[in-house]
Amino acid sequence: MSPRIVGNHIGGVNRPARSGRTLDNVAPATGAVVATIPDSSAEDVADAVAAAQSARDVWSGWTTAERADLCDAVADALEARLDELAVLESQDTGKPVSLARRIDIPRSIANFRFFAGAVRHSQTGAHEMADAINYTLRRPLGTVGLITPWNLPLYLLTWKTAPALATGNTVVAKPSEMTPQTAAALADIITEVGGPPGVFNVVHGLGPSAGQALVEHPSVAGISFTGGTQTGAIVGATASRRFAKLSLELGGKNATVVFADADLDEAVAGAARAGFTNQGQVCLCGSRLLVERPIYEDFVTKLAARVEGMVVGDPAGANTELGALISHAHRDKVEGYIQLAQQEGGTLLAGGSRPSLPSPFSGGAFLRPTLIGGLSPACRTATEEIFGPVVTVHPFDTEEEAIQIANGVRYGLAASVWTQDLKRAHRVSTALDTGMVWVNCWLKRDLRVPFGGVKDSGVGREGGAYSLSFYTQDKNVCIQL
Ligand code: TXE
Repeated sequence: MSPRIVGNHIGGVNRPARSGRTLDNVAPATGAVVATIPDSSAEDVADAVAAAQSARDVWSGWTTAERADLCDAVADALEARLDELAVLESQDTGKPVSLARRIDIPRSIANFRFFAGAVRHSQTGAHEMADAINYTLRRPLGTVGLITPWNLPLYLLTWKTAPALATGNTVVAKPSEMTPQTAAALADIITEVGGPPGVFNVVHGLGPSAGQALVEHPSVAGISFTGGTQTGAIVGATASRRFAKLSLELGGKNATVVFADADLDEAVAGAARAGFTNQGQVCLCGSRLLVERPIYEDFVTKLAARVEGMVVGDPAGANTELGALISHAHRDKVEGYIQLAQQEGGTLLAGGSRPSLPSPFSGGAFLRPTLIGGLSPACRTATEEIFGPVVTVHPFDTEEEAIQIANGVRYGLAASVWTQDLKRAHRVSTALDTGMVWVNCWLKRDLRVPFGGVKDSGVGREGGAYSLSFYTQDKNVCIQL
């Protein structure tokens, strides 16, 4: 099959980069080129921003209810194409189709429905004085730039797009160059269901060229970025220089903390899910597993058996639990960490090698889920973000020690705590230096709650009212009575 040709979506029309240059989009499960995308430059970004700027008046002229209705229509259209979108997402990322059907696409639909409802019900304040009244107007920022990574492509793009559009902004999105297809589909859908031309634009291409140009563009009033911490530092510095509003959701090295009083089977299942969902490529994945010493051996034996039993392979397989990693280069990086772990004194408890798979997956970027013990919690393997199916496991003796290990990294995105002691759950949750804590669960999502991290995991919060606040600016009007 010849590769699909994906265009930039600018002013409601799909078109190539001005230079005509393209990039190959490779399916990591097979190595096949499935699409080509525009290799956009600053010129293409400028075109997209100009289209977004010229759509601002039209879009902010729609009533809130009209914009909410459009978001609902986008959700309906995504739902009608759920199967097709799940296949595209799997093709681009290598993830199991079943995962995309169960999580990525349904949550993308939910994002549009949720923010349609959120703006319908949003309120602003009034502050009375003896002789005056203040009221708050909430206005869109204008044109916002949304930069998204490859691990949850449509899920994260809709998480930003839905509130941005619902609050009246126009958008220029720059999806990851490795996962362009569902962003292109979203652009077509928004236009098909009646989004005015220029309200939602997509520019494909590389980070340092297309992404950087978007962050630098003086007419882009806000940037919401999800990606690696190193890139986030560049994006943050660039956007701050021109005082753009900024939200950064960056990396994690999240701890799963299991106390001896936890329900063992539930904790094993939870730790396995936290460690290896999406091949371990979720910023929220629990890649450091801390287990209280009395249950350590038992826990590790059970978990290793579960991990060894995970089905790796054909992303379309009904029983597949892990598909391919995002790319061969990324697998090399992850394998480099498995080697490093062994140099640092670690022992492989499960996985550690590539699975042997039949054609067409024999050349895919697959890796068996890997569990490593025997490492110091302070070593590089246990403190640097690997972003792959690799979990290190460490025993601890006291609650204080668990908290100290959990907090001993530069990241602070999320943690999960497994215990049946309610007081301990409260104490530990409070003491953990993270933006989010799950107790006896992992990745349970309510779209109203604040989402984001501390330390090197990012700046700002999105979700519910936090997103509405990020994508708007409040203006106070004071009237003398
Ligand atoms: O992400 P990048 P990459 C982590 C993970 C991974 C590492 C690198 O550890 O191994 O980051 O992954 C765009 N200006 N996470 O290289 O580079 C880029 O094109 C503007 C964690 O894929 O951060 C893409 O659209 N944009 C993470 C987006 O930024 C730039 C998810 C993210 O790419 C840019 C993914 C620039 N100068 C990786 N450079 C999470 N938190 O979920 C790149 N981009």
